[in-house]
Amino acid sequence: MALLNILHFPDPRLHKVAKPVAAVNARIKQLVNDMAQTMYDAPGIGLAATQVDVHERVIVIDLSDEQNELRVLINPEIVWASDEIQTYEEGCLSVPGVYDEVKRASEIKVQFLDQNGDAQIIDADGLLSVCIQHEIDHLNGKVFVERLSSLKQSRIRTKIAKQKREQAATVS
Ligand code: K1U
Ligand code: ZN
Repeated sequence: MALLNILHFPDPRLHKVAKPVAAVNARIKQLVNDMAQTMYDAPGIGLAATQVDVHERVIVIDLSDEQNELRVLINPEIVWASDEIQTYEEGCLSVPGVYDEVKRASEIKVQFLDQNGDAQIIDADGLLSVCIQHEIDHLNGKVFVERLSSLKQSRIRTKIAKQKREQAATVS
């Protein structure tokens, strides 16, 4: 297993739209293992392949405190979403230090392939629903900050540019 490099906003590679996985083969299983290790190490509760510069439709999620309930969603499709909306304060491993409230469907029904290539369908609500929608956004080239107002986005871009300047000054 390997730790993968996580891309940081505003890296343009975060805006690529990921392609469907054609076959759940040994290469995809290795990618899943590497993504899980990278998510646990970060630590985070989810990771999309886009964030590690692999533009294929693979997501890993683990909401457990013990990091022992890994969920793998390959080619996920939301086949139903509730009209009811929930608001959750989201974070993102590609935008460290930024947390803000995002509104999304409360409940979703998602179909996908698991790590064995078997078709699955699940109903998700609460944090699982938020996390799946956040990760599918990544596969579609969208970062959660792009769901915020343009004023908030502009403040976040300014904060990130300042952090980069400060980091550059400390290493030189
Ligand atoms: O996709 C990502 O960048 C991962 C992201 C998932 C997510 C979190 C919250 C709402 C929606 C999606 C994260 O994991 S951010 C880190 C985080 O939430 C966390 C880290 C350690 C312990 C508990 C949570
Ligand atoms: Zn994210």
